[in-house]
Amino acid sequence: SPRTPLMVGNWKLNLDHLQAIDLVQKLAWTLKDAEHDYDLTEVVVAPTFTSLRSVQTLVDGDKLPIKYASQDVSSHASGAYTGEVSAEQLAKLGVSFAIIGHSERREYHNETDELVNAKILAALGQGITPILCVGEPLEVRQASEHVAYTLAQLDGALAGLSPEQVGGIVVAYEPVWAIGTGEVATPDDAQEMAQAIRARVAETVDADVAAGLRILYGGSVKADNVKEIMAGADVDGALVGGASLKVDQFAPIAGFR
Ligand code: G2H
Repeated sequence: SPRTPLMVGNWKLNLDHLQAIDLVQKLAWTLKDAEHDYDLTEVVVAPTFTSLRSVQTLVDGDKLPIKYASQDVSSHASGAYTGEVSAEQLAKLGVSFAIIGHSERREYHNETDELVNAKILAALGQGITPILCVGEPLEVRQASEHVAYTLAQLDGALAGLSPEQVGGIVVAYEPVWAIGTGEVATPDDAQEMAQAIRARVAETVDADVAAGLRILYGGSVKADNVKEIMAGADVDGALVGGASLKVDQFAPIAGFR
């Protein structure tokens, strides 16, 4: 595949900045011992906003090849938006990726496709790669509407983007019923949706952009199931929650070839 695999640890609301430094350090050491080639598999961690500055200092100081992401970004550039963090502020901290539209934000913070679209544009405008999350809840899956539902989210998120802009994003398919539940989509489920996402981008955006688009799977990925998930021809990596908090889980996932 022409696409470099990408493993992203989404720490969610866990770890303070000291624990964040500790985990990044341990991860870097473990991957170094394993002679991990970061050019072959890109490794990204997504701490809370309060840890990003500490992670930056560590990564820069020790010249670590690990990249870091924010878990969200404001759609606004600046102004009277209490509690928000802008893409420009994140870019200045060396943040290279931003998770956008995670199902937890859609559910608990009422994020719409329109807002997700605006956040993608804000991130791209500052050279930050959006990791756009899409995926269906259980009742949609049970009604066999999961492909249409997920592709509608994709269309909404990508509305108005140029092919070049779409070429600058990563898509993560996260079926909501598989998040933090221990319930993993089958490798066929993951592949089916990754393929559908790629086909949709080929159809609505551009064939070359679609061929280069990195599509991740997320939802209860662990060291012992990453291999079967990654077997899907259109699955280019994983967005890992719970298992990314433990080095003995995330290092093998990051190091998976
Ligand atoms: C899905 C995933 C990471 P977990 O949300 O984004 O979390 O691996 O804990 O299911």
